[in-house]
Amino acid sequence: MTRSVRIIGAPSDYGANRRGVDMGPSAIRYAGLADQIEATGASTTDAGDLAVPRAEERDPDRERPASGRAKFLRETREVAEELADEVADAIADGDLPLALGGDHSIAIGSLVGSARDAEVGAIWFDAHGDFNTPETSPSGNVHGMPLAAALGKDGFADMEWANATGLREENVALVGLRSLDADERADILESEMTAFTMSDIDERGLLTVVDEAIDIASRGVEGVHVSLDLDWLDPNEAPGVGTPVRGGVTYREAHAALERLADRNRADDLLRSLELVEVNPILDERNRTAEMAAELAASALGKRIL
Ligand code: 4U7
Ligand code: MN
Ligand code: MN
Ligand code: MN
Repeated sequence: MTRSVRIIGAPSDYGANRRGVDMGPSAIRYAGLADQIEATGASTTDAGDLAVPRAEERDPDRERPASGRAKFLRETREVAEELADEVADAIADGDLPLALGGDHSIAIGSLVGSARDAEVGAIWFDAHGDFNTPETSPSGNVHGMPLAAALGKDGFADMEWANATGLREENVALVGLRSLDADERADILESEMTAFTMSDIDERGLLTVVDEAIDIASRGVEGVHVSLDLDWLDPNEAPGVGTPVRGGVTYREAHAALERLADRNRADDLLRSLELVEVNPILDERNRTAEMAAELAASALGKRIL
């Protein structure tokens, strides 16, 4: 079980079109994150926020590589390298790193740090596949690319800073998909990753799918990185996200999934790192998406009623 959680803020919005997601770490802390985690019996420390350059001072077009579209790659790299070190340090000290985004491009850093000295798996709770490359991306936004980056796909193969060395496709499970781009969809089908759509959840039930995702991510590895994009939830439950998609999981389903993860973690000690991303306070209603994020973290870390 998790004894000690290290909160690391990564207030970056370089990977997304909608500004404001850089305020996510403050909003999630303000929602009572540390208290809720401590109520599970774990202790917390807060490493503060990474220093992230201000977006207003950077020019997106200047950062685009000739090969394709990936905006703010230089800034994304700065954040990823810092976060990777923080995550790896936390793990080396025996803590569970909990990264707060920021947009989902920060997952490059979490994955690289988590998989630095070990084989790891990943569970990706998201409406989206996040498997675009600079070549396939329709937007150029890196928050749609972190899995491709960490797995060293195509345009990312020669970017060592972005490749999570201990992560293999066969240990990656995506859960809750309902919006994929055409090329991204083909690439996911061709990959060794396992993708569970919302239809799979409808047909097979949420807990069956989550159990299978945990099996896939934890098979033969030292631990599992869990990445929670708040747009995994239905926008009725979590309106404060930049790329909402109807038809997501409900409040209860989301908690049930993370409670199952906590149960499996209690038995097998599989959780290695965790992240909460894409909370955008400007788009939120009275901080309820940030509150959801904090509550879900507590569920993942073993909050129990009885
Ligand atoms: B998120 C998108 F085109 N696929 O690549 C893209 F629809 O981290 C959206 O899951 C990506 O929120 C969403 O820009 C990234 C788009
Ligand atoms: Mn998403
Ligand atoms: Mn995402
Ligand atoms: Mn988004």
